[in-house]
Parts: sequence; structure tokens; C-alpha cells
Amino acid sequence: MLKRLFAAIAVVAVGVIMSADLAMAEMVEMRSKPWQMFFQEPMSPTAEKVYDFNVFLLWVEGLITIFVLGLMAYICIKFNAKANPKPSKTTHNTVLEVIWTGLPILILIIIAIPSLKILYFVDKTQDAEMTLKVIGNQWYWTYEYPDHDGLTFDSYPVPDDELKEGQPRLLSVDNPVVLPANTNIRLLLSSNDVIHNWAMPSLAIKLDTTPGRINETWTHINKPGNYYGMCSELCGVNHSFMPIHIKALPKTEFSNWLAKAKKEFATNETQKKDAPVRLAQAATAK
Ligand SMILES: [Cu+2]
Repeated sequence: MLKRLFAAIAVVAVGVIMSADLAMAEMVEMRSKPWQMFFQEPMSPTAEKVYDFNVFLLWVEGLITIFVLGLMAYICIKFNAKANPKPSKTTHNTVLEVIWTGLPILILIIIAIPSLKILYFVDKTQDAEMTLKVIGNQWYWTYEYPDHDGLTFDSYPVPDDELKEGQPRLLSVDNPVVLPANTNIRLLLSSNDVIHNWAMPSLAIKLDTTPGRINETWTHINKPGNYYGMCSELCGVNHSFMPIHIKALPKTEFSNWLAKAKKEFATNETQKKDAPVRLAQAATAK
């Protein structure tokens, strides 16, 4: 009897550990890795298109480079002074000139068509299920959820000496912006002071936040996880201390978070308002 009970407890324990493991495994972590040479894995429909377009461009560039290199090698060998002591005096060749003008135009058109297609795709919000407002400040981000009782909070970087286990340096923030995965999200970007840029490589978002105007784009995060990015417009002394951390949760967990966040940020006094000051001191002390 006791043996059976122990066995049952063991099975349950293993199950709990495995399910916790699974839950952990389901959260992807998107940021650049040491010695990474290529794009981060694309995690939104936009990022997939941008990734594929980049691969296509690399092929075009590669072929052009090989072609030009081949031509130069051919000329160097065939027409050097030794091999070709009596140079030709030819100055014009209509067919050649039409080809070397027409071919680059054709290549540019071939590149422009898919490029414009992606630009329109990125610009148009497809049946947005929710809206997130991103506001740049010197030097932190403010996030607003206009569809959810105007929930709003600030997101400050975590100073080096306060980093917890597993938090990446210069990418971690006190309040990550939490978003639902697999949801069409309209993004409205603006700024309170100078031009910042809200950039998230794995979602292929990189858009200026400009004071006095609203820039719009959208995203659809394919998988729950932690997504890291940073301000990508030189915006002042603490420009490099404006990380962006998106925590993408499954939809049900997102609504749980919303309920909690509405209470937590109701007074909005939990903010560490002195974080930027401490960062500024650290920056000038170095
Ligand atoms: Cu900035």
C-alpha cells in the first residue's frame, strides 16, 4: 500500500517537473547571440517576409559580385600589355551600352516590387485585435493599452548591480511590455521629447517615435517568449540604456496578467523614478 502511494507521488512529481519544463521550453528567448552573423530567427509574419527578402537580396548581390569579379579577372588576363600589345581604339558600342544601362534598371525593378509589397504589408494593420501605444522618453519607454482601461506604465532598464539570474545585461527592464502571442496587434508610436526608435529585430520592427506625430505599424508574435530589442535612434547621453523587453504570453495568461497589472499600476507609484538618474551618474562616472 505504502509502496503504491510512493509510486503515485513519484509519478505526479515527475509529471509536475516535466510540465514545468515544457512550459519553460515553450517560452522562446529572442536576442542576438555571441558571434551571431545573420538575422535573428523571424518571429512574426513581417519578420518572415523581411528574412526571405534579405536572403533573396544576398543572392542578387552575390551573383553581381561574382559577375563583376569574373569580368575584371578576364580583362586583367586577356587584355594586359603582354598578352595584348596592340590595344583596340574602340570607343562606342551601342549594344553593350544599352545592355549595361538596361540590365541594372531591370535588376532594380525586380528588387523594388517585392520590397514595396513588404512596405505595404508592414504599414497596414490587419484586423487589429488590440492596440499598444509606445511612447519614447529620455531615457525610458512608456506603454499604454488604450483598449484595456488605459492601463499605462513605464519601463526602465535594470542597472547592472540589480540584475537577477538569467536577466541579460543592458536588455532587461523592470516592467516588460506584456503582449498576447498569436494576436494581431496595432502599434502606435510617439515620443515625449526627442526622436527615439522602437526596434525589435526578431519581429522586424524598427520605427521612429517622433514627438508630435504618431507612426503606425503592427505585429503578430508567433510564439510566447521573451523578445529583446533597444532604442535605435541616437537620442542623447543614455541612448544605450533604453532596452525593450516584450514578454509574449499565451492569450489566457495575458488576460490574467492584465487583471493583475491594472491593480499594480493603478497608482503607478511602484516605478523606480530614480533609475535613469542612477544610470546617468554611472555613465558620467566612467
Ligand atoms: Cu531613445
